[in-house]
Amino acid sequence: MYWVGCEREENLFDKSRLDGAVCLCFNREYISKYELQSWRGAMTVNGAGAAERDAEKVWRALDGFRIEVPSWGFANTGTRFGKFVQGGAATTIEEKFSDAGQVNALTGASPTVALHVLWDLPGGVKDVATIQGLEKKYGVRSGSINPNLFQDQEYKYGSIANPSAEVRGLALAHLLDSVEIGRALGSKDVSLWIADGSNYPGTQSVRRRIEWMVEVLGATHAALGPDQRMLVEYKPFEPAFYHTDIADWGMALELARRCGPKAKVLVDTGHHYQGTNIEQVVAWLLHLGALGGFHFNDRKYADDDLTLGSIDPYQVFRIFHEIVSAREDERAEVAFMIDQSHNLKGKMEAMVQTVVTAQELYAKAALIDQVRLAELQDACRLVEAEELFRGAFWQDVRPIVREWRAARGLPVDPLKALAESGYVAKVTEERSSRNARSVSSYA
Ligand code: RM4
Ligand code: MN
Ligand code: MN
Repeated sequence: MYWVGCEREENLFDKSRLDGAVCLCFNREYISKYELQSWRGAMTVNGAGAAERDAEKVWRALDGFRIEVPSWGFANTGTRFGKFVQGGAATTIEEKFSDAGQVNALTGASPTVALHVLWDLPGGVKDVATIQGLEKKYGVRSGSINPNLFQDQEYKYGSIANPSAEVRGLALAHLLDSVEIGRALGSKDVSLWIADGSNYPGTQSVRRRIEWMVEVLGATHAALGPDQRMLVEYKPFEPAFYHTDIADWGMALELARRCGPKAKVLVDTGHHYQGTNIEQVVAWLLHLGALGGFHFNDRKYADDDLTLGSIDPYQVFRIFHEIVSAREDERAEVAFMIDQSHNLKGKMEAMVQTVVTAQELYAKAALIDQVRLAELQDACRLVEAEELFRGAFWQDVRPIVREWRAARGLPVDPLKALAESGYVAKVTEERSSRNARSVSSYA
């Protein structure tokens, strides 16, 4: 196959004049003159057609790719030793919506913002009208609703697994409020991170706590509306350091199953032991129809909240491969969310960088020729299978992604566009005096 060189645009779409070259992967609406121009250079030798097949795959993948940003990723947060206050950090829910709206305007891929109930709707359901006003004003909608069951003094010994029926009742009330908020906002997911656990062997009954959790989570599930889901997140350590009540995907899955069909498992990439094969967990959850979504972040040691792909981009690629190769209906059930708060990097820059990285890694995964890969796997042609797989990872998709952005009316380089917009400088000016008053030490 070779590219015969088309001087006139209409020739590109006339197969008979192309002398056997395969180059007609796109329909006319899908490509603009601009892209044709730049692909031409890449398609003049043997292998012609591959470039536009790749471009088509990437465009399709990016058109369908959305990743939610967390409201808490725009605010000042820190480590357990303290926080470094950023002048431009969001100090109000309105500022969080403004920042999220900016990220979406630059990337076109993050139209929803995850909310943490006590941080963002301290008045509960009463705050829904305010949030709806902000959605309209800033052009981003509310995404997953995250209850806060980890910060109040009552929860010192746990929330839904607390030995006290009274405290479990408080936790349930907060969960039911969260369901109500989600319903009122028309958001699909109530996303539960249960921080419960214990610090010393013998101090709590793991088994009784399971029963308590089943009871509270079951009651929460029963309150979900027809379009709502409940996501169960797991984490093997922190803040509890001996046992965590929902420590891994097996426990999360069992709890979700005991609750009912609207409960699914949420995989936070930072919530595993070192060496866990996360993509295998993902494959299993997809297979079982139980994967509800992701919290993306990267890590080197623990739940580090580092920028997606900054430590191990190949792992993100491997996870995305499982998603891309899943059935359409399975993929539709998977919500992508970012769960990162940046202590040192600029919050806006880090968030834009994360969305862009996610798009690029997703695009790479979309390049894999699934049919060919299956053939090679079945024939146990190991090196060829591996080369096909990692070949997609090594391919530089950035030129195609840039073309996709241009065609969608988005800035070709979102990070550069952010810098040029002056947005960070402007909000820093507006917010720095409020941020200066923010507490940076726990003592
Ligand atoms: C936790 C966990 C949760 C998030 C909180 C703020 O580490 O990942 O998803 O709600 O942080
Ligand atoms: Mn998380
Ligand atoms: Mn986390």
